[in-house]
Amino acid sequence: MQGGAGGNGVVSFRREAHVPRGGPDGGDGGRGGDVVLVCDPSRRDLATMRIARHFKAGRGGHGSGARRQGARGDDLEILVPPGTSADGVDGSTYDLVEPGQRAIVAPGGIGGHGNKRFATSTRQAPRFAESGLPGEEGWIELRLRLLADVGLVGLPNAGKSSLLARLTNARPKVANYPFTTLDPVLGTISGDDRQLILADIPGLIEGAAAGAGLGHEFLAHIERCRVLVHLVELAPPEGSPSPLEAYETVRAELSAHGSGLAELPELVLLSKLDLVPAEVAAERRRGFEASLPSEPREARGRDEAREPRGRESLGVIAASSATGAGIEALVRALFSAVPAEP
Ligand SMILES: Nc1nc2c(ncn2[C@@H]2O[C@H](COP(=O)(O)OP(=O)(O)OP(=O)(O)O)[C@@H](O)[C@H]2O)c(=O)[nH]1
Ligand SMILES: [Mg+2]
Repeated sequence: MQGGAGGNGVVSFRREAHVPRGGPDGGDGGRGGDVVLVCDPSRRDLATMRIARHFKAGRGGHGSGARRQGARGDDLEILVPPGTSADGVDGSTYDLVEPGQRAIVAPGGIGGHGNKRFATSTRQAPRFAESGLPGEEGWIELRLRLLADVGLVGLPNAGKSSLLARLTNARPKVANYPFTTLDPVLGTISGDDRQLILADIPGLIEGAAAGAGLGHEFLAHIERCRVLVHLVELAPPEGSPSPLEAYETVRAELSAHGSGLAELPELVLLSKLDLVPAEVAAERRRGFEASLPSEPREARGRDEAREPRGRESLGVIAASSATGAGIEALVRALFSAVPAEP
């Protein structure tokens, strides 16, 4: 990123037929343009940034005679999706969330002064002017965090992508092996009067918060979600961790990641309901409810302050993405858990 250079000031003297010995009249250079990030809701990713990597704003015009100031350099606007955060060349961080929000990440240089500015009573004919300053220059780092209402978390193969496909118009890749999902995928559920955006992220394994597997950078994507749906396989394959162990592993990673992830309201979704007999599912569900730490939302008084550490439990639902059982209850729970106003 490079802000435009400021234009140079100029040395010039007034020359007019009826004005003998005209004084200095060199104008100032114009300011260089800024490199500006602009939040554009129609963008979804930072793909354009992968193609073009060097960005330079316009240079300021040079000053000219008759005290004319140089033109200001053109700003270079880069459109980025909501959820982008950037470190400017001076090291400050910007979060672009609201449509139309702007962040000057590389300011243009200021224009040089023309000789008119340097005239004093003892130096009436300065024969010098300043050059414009170069614009600020440097690399900036852009990061995109998805802006989703609901984040799907769970061990690899828990059925997150299948659920996203069942609930939304998204068609993520689904397969019977861990780490099928390599990049976060978004999908939208439409309700009567509003929509919810769901984010499916790659499966989390032990140590994910510290960088194991694919987890680390993806955990950052769900920091801004308002609710987490934590998928746990009702009947994990032979030799895999039990549902409760699986649950605790993912919880530990959410806590280790920090940034408030562990405090988000959480709905536990016991997945692949079709694979177990109904009695077994009901039994495991009860077991889960009993072992969850905090009381359900309804039990708490309206004005009661939220405990700073405890998370809010939105209960336990068993469902099948294959047959659709339990899916309606899940959708209802999600719409009631996510407040309509952002
Ligand atoms: N029978 C049954 N199988 C399911 C259900 N949901 C998911 N599966 C299967 O479980 C396997 C894993 O599903 P995915 O949706 O890819 O799991 P994931 O959690 O996205 O996995 P990663 O992306 O690897 O973390 C696939 O073979 C799915 O077909 C379900 O409700 N019932
Ligand atoms: Mg997946």
